[in-house]
Amino acid sequence: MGIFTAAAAALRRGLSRTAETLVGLTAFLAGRRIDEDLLGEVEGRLLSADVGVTATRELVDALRRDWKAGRISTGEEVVPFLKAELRRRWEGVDLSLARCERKPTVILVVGVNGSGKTTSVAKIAASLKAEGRTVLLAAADTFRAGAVRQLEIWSERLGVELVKGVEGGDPAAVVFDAADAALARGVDVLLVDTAGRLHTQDSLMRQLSKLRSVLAKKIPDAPHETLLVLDATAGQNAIRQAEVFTEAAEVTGIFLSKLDGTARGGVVMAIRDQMGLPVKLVGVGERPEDVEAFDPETFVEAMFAEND
Ligand SMILES: Nc1nc2c(ncn2[C@@H]2O[C@H](COP(=O)(O)OP(=O)(O)O)[C@@H](O)[C@H]2O)c(=O)[nH]1
Ligand SMILES: [Mg+2]
Repeated sequence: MGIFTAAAAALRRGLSRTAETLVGLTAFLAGRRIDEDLLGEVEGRLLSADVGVTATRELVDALRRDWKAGRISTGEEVVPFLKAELRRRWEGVDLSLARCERKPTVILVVGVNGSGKTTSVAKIAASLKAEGRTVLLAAADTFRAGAVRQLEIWSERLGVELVKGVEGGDPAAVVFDAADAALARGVDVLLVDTAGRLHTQDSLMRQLSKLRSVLAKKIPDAPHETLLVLDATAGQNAIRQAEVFTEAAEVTGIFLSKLDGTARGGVVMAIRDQMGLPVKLVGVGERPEDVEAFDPETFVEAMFAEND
């Protein structure tokens, strides 16, 4: 798959609270026959895990159909059925990050304030570096006080180079310089951190499209990946953010942050269904190593896993 390897343990840790909602389901289902009451309970649990109204309805309808057709009848069959249905939803979806075949590969990171952009940039940089790739960071959030310094601290800690401008300066100028530097130094990946809030939504979106066009002028087809960082704890609010950003920036994938802090991991499903956007990476903590490639198989297992 992508340029990261999935580690089941960390994802399970991240999803442990979602799993609590659905683990209870396994116990509830044991020894029961399927009936409308049981389907209602399944529906409630899926909804509280934030799987989303649409996906939940489809899953429960599929269950009911197979039950009425006599294909399933016992509670024990329900979880395997749900897992198979959930996995099926990712068939044919490309979850890989833009491969680093061209030099430099440009990854633009966008999202609202506090969603975890800067931390996620650090995580991606750390993973790439661990794979032996060279990375350059562009501190294009010149809007928020302290934002440049925050990324600079990461760059020092991770031993990754940074291009910055002045606080309050033009982020397009930072990106312009960073693209030049990335080309001159021949780095593998240029990672661009951006502002999450400007005076108006309009000016934020205008700025993002300006950054995109500066990048595209310097580097063919850049940005090669535009990751929208969504805070998993925001639940359905995350969906609304995704709608706003996909209108302005050509988002190619989601970095779902803070999955460690929520019982709402099911939102991965809702994003997939409602936005048609794949979650490519998940954040499961505040450290640079707390990142995982999103793997549907692991995710679905983790949703229902017993906690140890
Ligand atoms: N628990 C947890 N905290 C996170 C994660 N990602 C980011 N954070 C925290 O969320 C806060 C905002 O992150 P930051 O990267 O500054 O967000 P930005 O404003 O979008 O750049 C910080 O306190 C981060 O440490 C994550 O995956 N898990
Ligand atoms: Mg930031």
